[in-house]
Amino acid sequence: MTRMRLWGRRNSFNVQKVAWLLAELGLEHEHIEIGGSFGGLDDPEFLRRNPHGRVPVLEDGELVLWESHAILRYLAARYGSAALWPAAPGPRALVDRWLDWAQTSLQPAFMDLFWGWYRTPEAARDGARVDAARHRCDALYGLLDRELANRPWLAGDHFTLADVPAGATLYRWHRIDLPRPALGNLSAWYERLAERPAYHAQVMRPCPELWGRQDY
Ligand SMILES: N[C@@H](CCC(=O)N[C@@H](CS)C(=O)NCC(=O)O)C(=O)O
Repeated sequence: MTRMRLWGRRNSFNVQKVAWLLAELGLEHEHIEIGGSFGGLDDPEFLRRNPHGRVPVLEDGELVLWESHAILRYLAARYGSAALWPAAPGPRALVDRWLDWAQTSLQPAFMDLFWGWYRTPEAARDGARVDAARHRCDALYGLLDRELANRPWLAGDHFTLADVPAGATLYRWHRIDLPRPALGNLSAWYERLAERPAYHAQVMRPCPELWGRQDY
């Protein structure tokens, strides 16, 4: 029997972060497509696992976890090495800040752009809102570009958990057919990510089924 299960549709950005890390760690698991056009998030069986009715949910034996970043930290602590998520409090906090920054600053701007442009039918788009989200994204990716000027990965000289949440936005950001600033360091980081088989398989997934789809 499979010990580990990931619940969540593969075209969900928050699910992709977890699927990517599971693949990086080579962890076998059962993947259950649920949410979005698959439905099922209101089922009592699912709500027992996550009362918020959202994906991803990870089950590892008796442990049931929701919130993508809590899941990432759990997987790194339980199955990853100190290279992925340092054990010492200082170096660990230097990685953690990128997870928190991605969730509170980058993701809201990126989600506004992705929903406002990609997931809204053209006739219903609010141009001013899309422009505002685009400018916020440009500024935040510009910040990442400056941070990456002197190091290949967000937290230093090798891939860590810090790269996962922000890095997971890059594929969709590059697929949005709007002007983007030229950011050489960011592009080089994206190329490094794209060379990782786990990123390629779990994050670089076209999602035409979400185009103009405002329902989850
Ligand atoms: N903060 C949560 C957000 C979870 C969330 O909003 N997930 C979305 C998918 S990205 C969801 O479940 N939407 C309903 C659906 O897919 O039907 C996390 O990081 O896990």
